[in-house]
Amino acid sequence: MKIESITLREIHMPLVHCFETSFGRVYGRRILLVGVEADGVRGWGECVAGEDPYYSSEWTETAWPTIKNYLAPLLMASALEVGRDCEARFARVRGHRMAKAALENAVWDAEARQKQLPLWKLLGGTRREIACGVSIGIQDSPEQLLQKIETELAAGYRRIKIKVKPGWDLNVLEKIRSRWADIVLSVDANSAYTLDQVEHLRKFDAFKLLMMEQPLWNDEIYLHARLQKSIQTAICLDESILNARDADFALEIGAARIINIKVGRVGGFTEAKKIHDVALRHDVPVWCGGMLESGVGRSHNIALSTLENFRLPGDVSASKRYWKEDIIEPEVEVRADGMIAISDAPGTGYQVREDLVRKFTVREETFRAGK
Ligand code: OSB
Ligand code: MG
Repeated sequence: MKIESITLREIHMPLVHCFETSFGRVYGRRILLVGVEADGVRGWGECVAGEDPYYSSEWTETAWPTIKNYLAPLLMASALEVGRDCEARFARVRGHRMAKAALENAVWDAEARQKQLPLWKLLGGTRREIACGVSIGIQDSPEQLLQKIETELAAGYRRIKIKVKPGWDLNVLEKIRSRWADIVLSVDANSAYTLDQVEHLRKFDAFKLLMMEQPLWNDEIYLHARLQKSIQTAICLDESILNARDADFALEIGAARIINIKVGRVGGFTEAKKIHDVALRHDVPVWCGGMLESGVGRSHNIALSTLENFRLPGDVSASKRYWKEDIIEPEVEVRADGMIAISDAPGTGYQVREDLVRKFTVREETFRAGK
C-alpha cells in the first residue's frame, strides 16, 4: 500500500449529556479524524486523545503536530504491506500512542476496504455479535444516577459501570444495590485513590462488583498487585497498560484479573491484538474500553471486540447515547438484548458521512507524499 495523502481534521461535536469522571466534566468533544488515501481507497481513523491532558499526557493539541510533523511523513516515506507494519514505522517516536493509533487504524481500515474484507475478519475476530455495557459518569445527585441506571437497564445494556471517587462511591453503591441486588455492576476510579485507602477500598467487596477499574496511580502496576492481595473485588487495569509487556507483567504479578483494552491508549490495533493474546495466554478476560468516540472510533472498537478473548461487555454503546447525530451511517445501534450485531460488509460496515464531517470541521490540513 502506498499512502498518497493524509488529511487531518479537527471536528467539534457537543455531547448529548455531559460526562464527569474523577478528572472533571466534558460537555463536548474536540476530535481529530484522519483520512488516508491509498491505492484508490480511503481509510478513516480517530484520535481518542481528550481535550485536556488528564486521562493521559496526550491531548488534542499534542496529537495534531505529532501527526503533522512526525507520523504522517513516516507513514508516507515508502509503501507498506499492511496495517500491521505501522508499528515499526512509528517506533522511533516515543509515546504519542493515541496519535499513532489514529493513523495505524486508518491504514487497517484502508487495507480492509482494499481487500474487500470486513475489518473484524482482518483483525482475526470470530464473534458475530458483541455484548455492550455503559459507563455512567458522576451525576449531580445519587437520585439522578439511579434514574440513569434505570434508563440504561431498560435499553438492555448488560453491564453498568459507574465512575467513582472519594465521596461518590460507597454511598451510591449502597443505593444502587438496595434497588438492584443482582445487576452486573462495575466501578471505574480513574486513579482517584491511593494505597493508604486500602481499608476503604476493601469495603467495595460488599457490593459484589464485576470489577474495580484503575483504583490507583495511572503509571503504577506493582502497587495494584499489593492492593489486589488485600481485596476480593477483581481489579481491572486501564490507564496502567500501555503495551503487551505491561499486560504480561501485570498479569504475572497479579496486579489485575481483567484488562480493559483501548486501542488508542496502546497505540493501535497491532498492540491491542498483542495485549489480547497475552491476556488469553493468562486466561484473563479483556473488554473494550471507550473514550467517548465518534462513530469512526466506535466502529473500530466494535471490530476489535469480535476477537475471542473479549469475554466481558465493552464500553461500546449506541451512537445516540453520545450524539444527536453521529458521523456514520447507519449509526451504532444496540439491540434490546444489549448486543450489537456484526456486519459482513467490507470495511467497518459503517459509512462515514462526509457531509457531516465537513459540517463539524473546524480545521483541516492535507499532507502529500514527497512534500
Ligand atoms: O476511563 O474508561 C475510562 C471516558 C473518557 C476517558 C476515560 C474513560 C471514559 C469512559 C467512557 O469511561 C466510556 C465511553 O462510554 O466511551
Ligand atoms: Mg477506565
